[in-house]
Amino acid sequence: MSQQLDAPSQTYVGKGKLDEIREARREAGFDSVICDDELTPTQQRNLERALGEQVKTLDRTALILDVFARRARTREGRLQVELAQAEYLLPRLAGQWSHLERLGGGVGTRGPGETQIETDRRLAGRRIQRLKAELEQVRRRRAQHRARRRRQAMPVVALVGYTNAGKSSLLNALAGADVDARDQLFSTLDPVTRSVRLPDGTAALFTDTVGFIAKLPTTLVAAFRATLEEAQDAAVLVHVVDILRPNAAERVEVVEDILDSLDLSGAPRVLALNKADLLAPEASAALREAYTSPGADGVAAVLTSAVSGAGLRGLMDAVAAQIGDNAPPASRLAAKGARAWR
Ligand SMILES: Nc1nc2c(ncn2[C@@H]2O[C@H](COP(=O)(O)OP(=O)(O)OP(=O)(O)O)[C@@H](O)[C@H]2O)c(=O)[nH]1
Ligand SMILES: [Mg+2]
Repeated sequence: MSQQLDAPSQTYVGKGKLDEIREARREAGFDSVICDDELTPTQQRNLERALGEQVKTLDRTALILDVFARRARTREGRLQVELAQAEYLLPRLAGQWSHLERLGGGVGTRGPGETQIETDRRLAGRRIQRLKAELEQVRRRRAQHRARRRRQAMPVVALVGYTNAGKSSLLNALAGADVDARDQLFSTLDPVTRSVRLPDGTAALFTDTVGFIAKLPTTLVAAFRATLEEAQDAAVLVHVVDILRPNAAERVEVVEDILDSLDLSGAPRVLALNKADLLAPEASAALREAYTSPGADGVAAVLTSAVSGAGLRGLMDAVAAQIGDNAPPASRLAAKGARAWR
């Protein structure tokens, strides 16, 4: 269901729409409602009240956090998701307790209930501090890695883009990496870095990143900052676009905005218009025209396919051209150990 409102109401949707949702429940008998925005704690509480206890009310952020929690594999990934979840829950703790009070489950009087809320808040606050401290350690270790890399003078190329665009698939195709690439959102939470030799003989480090999504929860952006710092050092950002999406251009904007908010918008950009193998020939020509015309900020755009390998050589050439003379000479030496790009 959708509704156009100037400003969301205290129940997120308007009164009439709320009745419609209740009506729909009588007909279809659903047991969850997911709102495509982040709800304020008050909105969530009011909506839960209005729809009754049998209906589980989730917002976009809770859903995304759920998916992230399921995907996190490494310690760092799990820490980051845990932190984001804890920060999301903190202002919502009061709501949870009032929920229990309504159930009448032993929390009879107001006094003890409130004390419990305060205790919970304090514990949650402490947990957040602990998670932040642990992440800080991880971050420091990463910084050391990066410093070592800088001494090796290998330029970093970061693959960024909307989730499911094909970043990991491209890394696999380019570097012979063995990264999990699947048709699902947020496959990659724990980025991998591989060295690749560019067509001009220099070596570069290609790094995969977490996929972006529209209306990305701010708690998640904050939590994943450490991971995305890899991209901060990038000499070039390869912005991977799933060109089959009708709203591809919109998603490009979303990604650029997030890069901006992460202070990552400075590095030169190469657009990889990916999944071109499934594109009709006329569509390819039109796209190449649209993305490489002089109006397009002079950003290099290459049609690629991680599946067929088409356009990968062009992508490497474009990356090499961007690194160009800025590539430190030592990277030629380091190229010896790097996997040659065929
Ligand atoms: N046909 C086609 N499918 C592709 C191509 N590149 C990737 N895919 C498919 O698209 C899906 C997503 O690919 P991933 O490489 O996991 O995408 P990602 O950008 O790493 O996604 P996240 O890690 O979830 O952000 C997978 O099912 C891939 O097989 C391509 O060039 N052509
Ligand atoms: Mg991935």
